[in-house]
Amino acid sequence: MELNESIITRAIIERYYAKLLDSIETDVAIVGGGPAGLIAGYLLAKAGKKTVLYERKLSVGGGMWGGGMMFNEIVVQEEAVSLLEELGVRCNKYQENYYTSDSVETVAVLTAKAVQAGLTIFNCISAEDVLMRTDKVIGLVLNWSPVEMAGLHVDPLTVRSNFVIDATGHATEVVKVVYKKVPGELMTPTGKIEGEKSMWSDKAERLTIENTREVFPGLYVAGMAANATFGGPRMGPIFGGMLLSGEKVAKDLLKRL
Ligand code: 48F
Repeated sequence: MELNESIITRAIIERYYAKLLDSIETDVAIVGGGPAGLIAGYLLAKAGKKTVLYERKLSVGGGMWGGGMMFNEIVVQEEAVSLLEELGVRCNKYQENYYTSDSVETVAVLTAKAVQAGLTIFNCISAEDVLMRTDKVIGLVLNWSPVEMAGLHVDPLTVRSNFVIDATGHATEVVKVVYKKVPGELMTPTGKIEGEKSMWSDKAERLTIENTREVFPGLYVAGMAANATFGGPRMGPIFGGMLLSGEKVAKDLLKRL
């Protein structure tokens, strides 16, 4: 049968818009498709919660692709290995408590499993703001990343969600926009964004998990954004804390949804 370009176009548009329409009201909206956001999305979707993840770039995976300084292997400590193995990512023991996995395999498997569990991922969409009702974050204000990159004057669209997760990594973008609206009112020790500290892998990995929590009603932080918000150090190319942080935020939200 001869292929018809009009049908190809129609199929893409109709299928995409069905996903978009289905994402206007959700249980959880995740900003950022790095390790923390992907694991959170996988576990929430697997538990049957309507979860959507928005990623600015064309590809999800965040900082995983480049391993350390573009050496595309990531290091994971013992406590997070079972999470990766449950998904089917192969982890190789390097020495006691240190495992490695191929970063390309890790991103690919994690993403595939998350989507197949029911997570909807929109790439090339950026969260530029939040939807707020005085004392609570209730959704996201979104725009196409190319619009953002070109600096075009195009108004955004808005989606509502019971909870939002800032999994934007070092940038902590969602917390920053909230902070601008309600300076001093974050649930941090000073009410402000505490800021990321210099590298200290061991301390950072432990704190990432502790710092994974609600930072303003309706808004959680996970992954590197958790340490940047609550003043923890950065950790470098070890990813167990990111994965366990994604797991923690999913578990916390499942208790509340
Ligand atoms: O940076 P990223 O991988 O965040 P993470 O899950 O993991 C951090 C580690 O990669 C590494 C580290 C641990 O060793 O320190 O840095 O905390 O992924 C964050 C993703 O969020 C996207 C960004 O493109 C990246 O893929 N992102 C950032 N801001 C926005 C966004 C935004 N406003 N809207 C949509 N996506």
